[in-house]
Parts: sequence; C-alpha cells; structure tokens
Amino acid sequence: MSKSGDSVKQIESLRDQIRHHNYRYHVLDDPEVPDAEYDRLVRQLQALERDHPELITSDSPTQRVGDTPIKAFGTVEHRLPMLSLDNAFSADELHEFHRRVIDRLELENDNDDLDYAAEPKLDGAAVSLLYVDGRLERGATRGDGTRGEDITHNVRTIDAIPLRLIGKDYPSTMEVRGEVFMPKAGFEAYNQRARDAGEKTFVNPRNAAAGSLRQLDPRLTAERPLDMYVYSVGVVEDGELPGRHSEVLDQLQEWGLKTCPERKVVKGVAGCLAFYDDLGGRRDSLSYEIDGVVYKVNSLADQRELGFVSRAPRWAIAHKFPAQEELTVVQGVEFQVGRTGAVTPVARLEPVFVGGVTVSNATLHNIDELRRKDVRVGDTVIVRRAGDVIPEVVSVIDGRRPKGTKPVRLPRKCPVCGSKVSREEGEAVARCTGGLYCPAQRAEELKHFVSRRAMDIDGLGAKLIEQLVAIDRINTPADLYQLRQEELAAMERMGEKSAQNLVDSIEKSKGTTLSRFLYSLGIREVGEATAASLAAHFGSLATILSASEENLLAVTDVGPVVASRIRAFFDEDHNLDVIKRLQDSGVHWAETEPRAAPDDGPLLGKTFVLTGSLSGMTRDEAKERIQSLGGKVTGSVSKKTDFVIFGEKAGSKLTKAQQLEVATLDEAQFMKLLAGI
Ligand code: 9MJ
Repeated sequence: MSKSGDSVKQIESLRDQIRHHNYRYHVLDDPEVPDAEYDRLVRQLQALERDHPELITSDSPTQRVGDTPIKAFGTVEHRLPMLSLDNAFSADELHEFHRRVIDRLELENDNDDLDYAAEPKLDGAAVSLLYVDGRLERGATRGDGTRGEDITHNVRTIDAIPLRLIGKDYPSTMEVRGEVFMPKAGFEAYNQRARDAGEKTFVNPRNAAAGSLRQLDPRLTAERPLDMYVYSVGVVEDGELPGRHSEVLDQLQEWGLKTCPERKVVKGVAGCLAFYDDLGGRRDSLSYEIDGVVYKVNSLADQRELGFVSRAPRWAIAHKFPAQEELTVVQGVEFQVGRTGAVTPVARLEPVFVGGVTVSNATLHNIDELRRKDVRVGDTVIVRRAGDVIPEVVSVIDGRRPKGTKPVRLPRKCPVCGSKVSREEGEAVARCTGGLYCPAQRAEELKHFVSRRAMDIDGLGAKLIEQLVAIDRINTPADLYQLRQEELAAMERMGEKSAQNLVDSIEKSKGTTLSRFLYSLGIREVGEATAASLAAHFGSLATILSASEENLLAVTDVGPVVASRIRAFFDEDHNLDVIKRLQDSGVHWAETEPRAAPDDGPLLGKTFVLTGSLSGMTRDEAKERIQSLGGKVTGSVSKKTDFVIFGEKAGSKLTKAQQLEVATLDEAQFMKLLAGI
C-alpha cells in the first residue's frame, strides 16, 4: 500500500478510537483508558493531520473549535416545531393532566398502570442537532419554536455532542433535541473567576448556557463547561426508531448521544409522584440544575394520537419543583466584616420563601458586584437560593424602583470598629484595616482558631466567642488560655459543668502539631495544605519565622503571593507577641528535622509540577524523589516550569503546560528520566 494510503488508514483508525473513548468518557461516564493514553491518541492524530492537511475532515475529533468567529447568526426553520411544555405545580394538576390523557386515549377508568417516561427537567437551553449520514450538520436554538438561530459553530465545541454518530443503522437524516446546560460546579467556578476579575457574572446556569451558545466566536464557547442531554427526536428520514420514548433514548445513547441517567419508566400518577419525591430529595446533590420533572406518555403511538395544542404536547407535562428564584424587597444593605477583614455587602430582605426555606438575607458578594447590580434600599429584586449555596441577589427589577433612592456606597470606615476600609489595587474585595483591633475580625479569627481542624477546642461556640469579645475579655487567641472555670460558669447559658468541660478542652488543645498551629493562626492564603507543607519543609517554627520570601518560595504550593502574606504576618510584632504568649501558656508541638533541599543533584535548578494520579507511586513520593535529586516541585505551572509530570485525571495544569509549551512527561517517561539519572 502507498504511504498516503497508510496514513488514511492510520488517521481513520485513530479517529475511531478517539470517538470511542469520547463516548466512554462523555456519554457513558465510564472511561476505558487513562487520560494520558487518550491525549497520546489525540496528539498522534494531530501530528498526522499536520503532515496531511488534505486529509482533515470537519468531523475529525480535532476539529471541534473553529478559529474564525462568525459575523452573525443565520436563521433555521424547524421543519417540525420545537415544542415547549405545560407545567403542573401540584399533585392535583398532575392528576388533571393524567385524566385528560386517559379520556383522550379512551382508556378505562383510572388506568393507573399507564407507562410514563419520567425524566429530570433540565434548566438549560433547548437545542436541535441535525445528523445527516451520521455527521453533525447543524445545531440550532429553539427560538420561537418555529424559527431558531444557527449555532452549529458553537455546539461543535461541546464534548458531549458527537461530531459523528457511532454504531450502525441510524437514519440517514435524524434531528435530535435536548438541553444544553452548564453543570453547577462549572457555573460556580466561572462566576467566582468573573467576580475576582471584576467582570460580569451569569445570573443562573440557564442564562450561562444560553449566553454561551450565543457567542459569535466559538473559541469563547469552547472555554465554557457545557454539557448536553438529548430527550427527543424531530425529523427522521430513512430509518426506524423504536416504538417507545424510553427505547428511543436508549437507542440514541447507543448511537453516541448522551441521555440523562436519571430517567425511568414509571406507572401511572403514583409512579410519577414517587419519582418526583425521590428526585426532589436528591435535587441539591445532582451535578446540574433541574427545575422539575417531566412525564411523557411512553408509547409513541399514544403520543401521536394525543397530538399537541399550540406549542405544547398533550402527552407531556413538566411537574415543577418549588421555585429557586423569587421576588422580594430590599429593606437595607449592610456590610459584614469577616476574619480577614473582607467587607461584604449583605442585603436585608423582606422574608421570602425560596428554594424551600425562608430567606431574609442575601449576599451581594463584593462592592463591584453591588455597583454593577445597583441594588438600592427599596428595590424589588430577584433573590435566588439554589441548593446549599448562600442566597444571593440576582438582579433588580428596574420598573419597580421607588422614587428618591440612592446608590449604596462602600463605607469609608469599618461598621464594626471604625478603622479605615481600603481596597488593594486589582482586588475585588474591600477590607477593614483594623486587623485584630476590630472585634468582628477578632471574633471570626477566634472561631477559626478553635475550629476542629485548627486547635480543635470543643465547646467554644460562636455565641460564646462573640460574648467574650464584646466584653473585651478576649482580644487574641492567647487570651483563651487564661480563661478560668469560674468566670466561664458565670457567662450566659453556661453552667459549672460545661465551663469545666471547656477549660478541659482548652487544656487538651495545648498539645498540637506545628501544622495545625500554623493553620490556626489564620494567615491569609495559608490553608491546611500550605500549613502542612510549611511544617514539613521547615520542621520548626523558629526556621519559618526567620525564612525569607525566597526560602518560602521553595515550599511546595507556596507562590509569590502566599510567600509575601506569610512574611508580612510574621513581620508584625503583635503577631509574634501572640505566638510567644501562646507558647508561654503551654501550647507545644513536636518539632522535626527540616526536609532540607539538597544543594546538589542531577535535577538541581529544574522545576517540576505534578498533576493527576500516578499509578506506581503517590505524588508525595514522586515529589520526594525529585527533591532528593536536587529538583524543585511547585504547585502551579508557569513559563519557569521545566517539566509537568502528569498522571491519570490530570486537569488544567496539563492544559496550561501545553499552552505554555512546557515539556510534559507521562508516568512512563518520568520513570525513564529517573532511571537514566
Ligand atoms: C427538559 N427541559 O429537560 C423536554 N425537557 O420534551 C425534557 N424538555 C421536552 N423534555 C418535549 N426532559 C418538549 C420539551
């Protein structure tokens, strides 16, 4: 065979393998090979396509993200209208729906064993995908149901959407429909990033999905964590589909399309309600937002007989969960002060029942967000409470603003201690500069100090701390160790016994570890992991106290910002004083030998980053090997990184390495490197 014939074969085989692994990973959520193997296949294909550009086809897995923005969206006519759903807000309304179905189908009596396909109602953007001869030809929004927008360039970037169907016997033309959505974690992470950068956030995951699909530049859509479940078919030509909705979805899944794993066939209204209760109970733990459950008559013959009215089918209904967004009125905007002095605007609201609880406070995150949303006292606002997330003000209803309102301003002085409030360059957060002089910061700092993962002082709750701070009995954590049983017993809601228990647990907390002690100090940016790294690296408090920023940078996970925070903390005399008093009170730990970095070795001067899990050793073991050979291991990838070692489930660090063209080694290559030294 000719050389280019070989390449054609090789390219086809690689594409098939990649499609298969995409399917296992994105659709079945059951990957067959480690990410490293998948990445290798993609790189091989990319290399072959670079050598043979004439062999690149638009359905190649390498061709998801186009590099030219479109000028405007084209219009797509839906040959079959894209329907929306009628809603039921109660079990009674569901019974009425079922009654209408039974009557129209002329079934007997209650027919409580009629099959319904029950599925979550996803809160995203409805999308139509057209496959011709198994290739994704076109993606479109629902629009008004008859006409939507052509978003092919964007749907192609979504990994869950196959560019080519797999398996066989799919119809030559098949339009599938479903919901594109942004999973909760991706939504939260996106908004946090946007907030930190002072940029606009998405109001909810639905808007995030819809907004992401309406980008002219597909490279922007590709950066958004979008997913899709298909839930119905539209136009079908030259092909057969099964006779039940549930079987159609099973079949679509076999052809490579992703369907929701929570779907189930249930019997009658009782089955629907049991499904609703079960899913409602698990709503918060699902990784994506749902706003109810959809029931569809499972038999497609019955569906055809029932038909539809205006834009909604008679054979389906959406049974809604209690709303997660409601309207209420802002009674005030206050500023709360946290442990690190962060001054956070909070809206006091007329109490409203939303997301299953009564909400009377909602966060406004930071002053930029408050300005952007321009929330004023007296405004009617949308408040949102989804799952365990703190309730937040989503937006103001413009038309309902009373006359004479004024924008809310960031207070110049801390509302608790009166110190100046300042904002560092480039930071979204404003802070009280009072430090431990500020009772709010002091109380929050103490709550952190006594918490389970810090000094673990049992029996010292938030209320008692606030009382002790209010009467100026405790100013710093060191004062805790001076508390006597008698005075505690005299505090509100304390008795002899609980006071004694508290004194005992304060005493017990004196024996701790360096790592816990460092964490409990509440140094900004020093979480548990960094505290543990510092303790292991330096071995004793004295060496940490005298470490320069440069020494600190040698510790894993410590970058320039963290190093400067640590140095700044230990440069404050009052912090050193607290530490000394704590030690004088008997707080102690076992010091260890510093894990000194060797000043010689074959890897001297080389910086490594480890990501993903290795199969032959833990990441810590790998780190020790590198360090023992003179190399440095850091937590984040930059241009200064020499090698990124990646294992299974490697994430953004690997992507970043590739972007920065930093050398990457998989586990086998890394072992080879070690063996060759
Ligand atoms: C959503 N939004 O999850 C339908 N939907 O079916 C589900 N929407 C639908 N089905 C026919 N699961 C029209 C709309």
